[in-house]
Amino acid sequence: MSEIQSGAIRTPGIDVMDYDRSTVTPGIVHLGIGAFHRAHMAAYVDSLLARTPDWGIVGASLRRPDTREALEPQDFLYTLAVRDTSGTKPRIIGSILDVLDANTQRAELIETMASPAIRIVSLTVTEKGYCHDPSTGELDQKHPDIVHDLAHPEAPISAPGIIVAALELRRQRGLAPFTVMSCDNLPSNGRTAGRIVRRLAELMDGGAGLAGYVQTVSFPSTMIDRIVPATTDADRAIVADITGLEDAWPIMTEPFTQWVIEDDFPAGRPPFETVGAELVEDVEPFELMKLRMLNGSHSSMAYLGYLSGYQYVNEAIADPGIHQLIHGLMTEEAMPTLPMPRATLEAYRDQLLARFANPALKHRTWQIAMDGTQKLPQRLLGTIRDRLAAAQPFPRLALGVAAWMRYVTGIDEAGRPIDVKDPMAVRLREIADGAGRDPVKLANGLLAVTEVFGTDLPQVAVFRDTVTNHLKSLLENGAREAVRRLT
Ligand code: CS2
Repeated sequence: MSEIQSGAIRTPGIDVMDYDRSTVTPGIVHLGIGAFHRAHMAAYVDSLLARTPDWGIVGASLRRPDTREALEPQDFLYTLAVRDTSGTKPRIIGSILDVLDANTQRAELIETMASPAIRIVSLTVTEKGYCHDPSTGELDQKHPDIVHDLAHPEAPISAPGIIVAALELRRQRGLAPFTVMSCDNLPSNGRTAGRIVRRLAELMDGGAGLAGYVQTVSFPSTMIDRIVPATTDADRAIVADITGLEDAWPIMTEPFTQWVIEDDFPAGRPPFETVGAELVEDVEPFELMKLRMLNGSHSSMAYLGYLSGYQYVNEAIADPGIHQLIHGLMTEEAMPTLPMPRATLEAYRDQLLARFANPALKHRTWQIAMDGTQKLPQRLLGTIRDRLAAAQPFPRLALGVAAWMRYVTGIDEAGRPIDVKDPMAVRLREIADGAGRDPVKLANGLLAVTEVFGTDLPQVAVFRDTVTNHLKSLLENGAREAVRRLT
């Protein structure tokens, strides 16, 4: 990889950056430098560095050193491979200048964030990285990482803690704050990030004005969309074969990409609109559409698909029952809750169904099934609340919720263990074990998890009953049959 510098090598068929990398300087620090960022924002930034070289990215991993370890020997260059039935198109991305491992390079990370050149701190730390209560969106002050950061504000481990520490340094140095741009799949992600960071700053304020300073930070919301399966060794081999280059961590993605950004960057921003992003005043309608249609379908397919024995999303959506269910979930249940014009929503739905069917993307149902406690509220339960308020039925959404309940029992339909990944996995497992295979006990136990269901939904009889009946059907008949009966 490292032989590809500043476009010096041009290999036919490989798209290589059109700028001299030695002239690029950092303007963005990105927290959570996973596959998603590298397929999405890093690619947009890569497209504009020829014109605005002062917006390079310094990435940071908050949990594991593996991204730094993989990318450092190749100068942080990597291949982004766009795949569909027409083939695989490789592109070398050079916008990431460095990756810091927050565990071992914490001081360097915070110092970089506090440097005057950094005007944006962006995040893809996943839902759980916000250390919040998913049902209320408020900072969870009992979260172990927050407890840690409150005790050690100068050596934080959480994303909000790291942001507050860097803002405190900027305040002490008399610098203007950076803009914080959340790129995670949360409702009103900017507002949510702002609420959490401001609250933490209040709790940490020693009287010198930190909380007031953080009040002046802007937190634009964004809607980000690109499907990015986790990279496998088979993907590494495909990329090596096509490019002739050894890449320790290529990223595979789909052709589709979308980015809608609320235009609120007092410290300045790159001209994102020149490389395909949409800058708007209000992102919320776009976010809601994406969370309820794309992600709501994804999570429903993940649980039902996994239980039905489908390893990949494209296999699940090829099942006529699941296809009909997802089509109905979007058309009958999600779309009426959304403020966009009907024709826009129908076109979006049809495009989603085609994207889910992309056979070149090996997107595992298990990957999407992860962290359900953090995802269900904005993907399925918000839509259900709106359906309830309009006195409308929600049978397909409820089946998605019930499939999550069935999934977190940790045992699949053939009696094999399921590797349930969730920050609340232990608690979920205890509830499931206590309930045995009794659908009423299981549903009651899980509905009592207020971080997911809040205190309102479990009180609504029609919600409880619909979910419990589906769970009974899933336990008695299996997922394929439960889907068939509904559709
Ligand atoms: C997926 C998302 O893993 C998941 O939970 O639903 O990552 C999804 O692929 C992206 O939001 C697509 O933009």
